[in-house]
Amino acid sequence: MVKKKAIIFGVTGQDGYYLTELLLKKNYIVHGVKRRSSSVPTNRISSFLNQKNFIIHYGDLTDTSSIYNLIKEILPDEIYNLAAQSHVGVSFYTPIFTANVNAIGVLSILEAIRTINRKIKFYQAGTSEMFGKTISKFQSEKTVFNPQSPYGAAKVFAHQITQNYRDAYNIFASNGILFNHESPLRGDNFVTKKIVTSLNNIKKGKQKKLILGNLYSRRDWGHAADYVIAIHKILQQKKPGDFVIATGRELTIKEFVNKTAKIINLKIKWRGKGLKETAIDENGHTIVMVHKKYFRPLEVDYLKGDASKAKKILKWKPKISLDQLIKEMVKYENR
Ligand code: NAP
Ligand code: G4F
Repeated sequence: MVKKKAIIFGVTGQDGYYLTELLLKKNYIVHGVKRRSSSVPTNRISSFLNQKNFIIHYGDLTDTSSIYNLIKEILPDEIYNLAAQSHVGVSFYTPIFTANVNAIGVLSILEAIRTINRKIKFYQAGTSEMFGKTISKFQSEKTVFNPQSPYGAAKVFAHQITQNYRDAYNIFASNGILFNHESPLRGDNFVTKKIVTSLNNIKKGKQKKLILGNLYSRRDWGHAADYVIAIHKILQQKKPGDFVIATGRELTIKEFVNKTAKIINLKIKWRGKGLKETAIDENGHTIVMVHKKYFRPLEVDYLKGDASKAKKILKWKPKISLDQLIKEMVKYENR
């Protein structure tokens, strides 16, 4: 049987690792795209580098010619675009770069598909950040977008241009609208990874304090390994479409701290309010503090997804609980 060929833009990231693992198990030939870096960008995916069905290429979403040339050379069956400047906070410091990668980069891929071969299937990594400030108790595919960051605004463009190319050129182009998903391979400066790493270090006496920003935003957290299963299913449907992928549960950052502390057996008590809010350990040492430098100019207060369309059409639901996820992240820290 002829093997399917997939291109993954953003292969060196968290989801890139889990999606590559899944597609290789499904017997795909995976072409991963990495960008040039002064340090080693392939740390997460080093175990795939010597596999015969995994081929790595240089490319960059801000370089339209590199995208066009790769697609023309590889002629894949499927393209998964996971590449992005994915940090919401950082997008306020690098808004133009963020828009070039997260919005125009997506258009460059779609244009290449339009001109090279309209039968190539395309997945765009959309996000719950597109909902932004919302009054909906659950956000679904029908909820209005109201992004609150350069990151969210660029992703809305990407989402809508993907729909436009689907409708105008009959391209199988689909959007995932994924809520927060984490794993041991999560980037160090996202809040879950920061909390798990820091509390684990504090427990072992290697670090004194965990310093956070807003403790009261609420997020719907799942596991990346579960979410890439949905991503793959989205491209295996008869028709293209848009799908919310979420757990339907939400917690504040403070509740995530409490859960993690409990799992690593660290007893904490909260005191104070606002920027003076702290958590102390059983010896009375302050181990969690709040600092204004981690607050964003705009915040998304509340995200909770309704993934019933995915459940019905993709037959997908998350399998890994939040407790299991945190335990796995802690175990990875102590490997
Ligand atoms: P991640 O770990 O930050 O990975 C992002 C990937 O994009 C990395 O491989 C990165 O390469 C690559 N990249 C960045 N700029 C690029 C450029 N100019 N050209 C080519 N590649 C570039 O993010 P993730 O958590 O795996 O998320 C994957 C995708 O899903 C992203 O688009 C993100 O916005 C979206 N998303 C994530 C979540 C979540 O909770 N994780 C939720 C919704 C949507 P380097 O390794 O060189 O930096
Ligand atoms: O972990 P975060 O940086 O993730 P955020 O902003 O929700 O974005 C992630 O999920 C999106 C899906 O909804 C993705 F599209 C996006 O690519 C990314 O993967 O922050 C979560 C919350 C925010 O409210 C933030 O203000 O945690 C709050 N927070 C509090 N202290 C902090 C910190 N965030 C970070 N990164 N670092 C802190 O010290």
